[in-house]
Amino acid sequence: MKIRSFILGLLTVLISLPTIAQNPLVTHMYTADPTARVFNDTLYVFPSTDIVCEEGKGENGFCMPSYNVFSSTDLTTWKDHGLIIDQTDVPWGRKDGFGMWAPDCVEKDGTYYYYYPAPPLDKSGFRRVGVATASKPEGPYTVEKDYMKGVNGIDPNVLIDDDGRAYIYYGGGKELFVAELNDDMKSIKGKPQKIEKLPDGYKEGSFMFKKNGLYYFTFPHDQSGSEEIAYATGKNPMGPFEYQGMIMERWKDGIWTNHHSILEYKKQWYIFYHHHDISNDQHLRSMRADSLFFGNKGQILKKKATLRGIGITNTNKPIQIDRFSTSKNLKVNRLKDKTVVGWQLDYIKPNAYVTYNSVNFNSKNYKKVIYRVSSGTKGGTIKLYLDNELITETKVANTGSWDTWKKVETPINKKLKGIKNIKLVFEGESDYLMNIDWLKFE
Ligand code: FUB
Repeated sequence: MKIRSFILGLLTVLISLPTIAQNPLVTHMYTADPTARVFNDTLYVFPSTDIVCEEGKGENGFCMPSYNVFSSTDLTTWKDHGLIIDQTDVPWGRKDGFGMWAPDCVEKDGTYYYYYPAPPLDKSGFRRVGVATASKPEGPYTVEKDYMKGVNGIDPNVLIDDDGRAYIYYGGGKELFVAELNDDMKSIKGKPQKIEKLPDGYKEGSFMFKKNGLYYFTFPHDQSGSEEIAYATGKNPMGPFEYQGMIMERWKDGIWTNHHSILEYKKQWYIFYHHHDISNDQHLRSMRADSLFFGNKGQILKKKATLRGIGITNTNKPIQIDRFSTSKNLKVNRLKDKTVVGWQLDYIKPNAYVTYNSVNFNSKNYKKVIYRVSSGTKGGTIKLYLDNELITETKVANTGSWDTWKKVETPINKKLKGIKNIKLVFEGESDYLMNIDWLKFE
């Protein structure tokens, strides 16, 4: 591994304290194209990495030099295991290609097979697909000396079927392809087949999963200006598939891509995907996750992306209420006054509300609730409800300006216990009442 990858790896380890997840899942680096997998009862996420492009580097505005891997068992704290493959580690890849796009990882007979696209040195395609193997999901990975013959494209995804046969799906030139893998998991049988009967429009990033004997072939699809997540189903891993429609709406706020994976963990289905939360730049993306549900005919129910994300939030840290489950009459914007990534609730009008689901009140004694607030008007009142029961009312006065933050607190006189949904309701007379950064129970 070259010095750059070593330093990157070291930096990642140094900053890899577990992060608290709402959406986006991590904020210490840019992560895109998340493929989530369950190995040994732990949920691993294998995303790609976006970095700021230097002049003349990368392609299509993306600079993607390497891969990290993340894991969680509570879907709330995410451990960054650090760098697993850098472009300089790939013998057949361009060392300055910055084109390490969407990867995947599967396990077979105790070996973890990591599939990744990279721009080849021999210029035999836009991307070729490499394989790396490890005995643990977090590596260390050994990269194969050459790319997979016959696979010419991006976004590899692998399904191992119940009968042990494995299939690789990938994109190339707007179309999607499938090929069966040989037992070595590193080469394909015969020629890849184009997936037929999908609707027109650019398609990439396919992700196949199987549920109750049905094959769900899911893919980002640009029909009208940016990518929605869509799906088709079939009875055979190589098709034919019948188009079923959209899972997640396209972004309409300046990001063209979305890229997802779908899996079940501890009896709940999830969709992992990306957005440009931290950067507001479509080439610097952040991975997210939300719960996913199926209808009684096996159809995937449409998913609205949330800021709340997944997992149960504990009360030992401030609760980022700006990552809400639902809201009315307020906005969310980047915080202006801080050194770490964060957001605030602002433009809060009278009778606005915000809900934040699944908070675990697991301490013995809660004495107060604290809010970090600012207000440039007369302020207002925050009514705190837990599962619809009114717990406290907190008066917020003018703090000096919208950018002057103060902590206000109110005693709690009730016993709080168990997992509850928070609702804050805002009352007052001004057009805009206050901004809130976070709240905390102590
Ligand atoms: O991340 C680079 C490319 O953008 C991926 O390979 C596509 O799926 C899209 O997310």
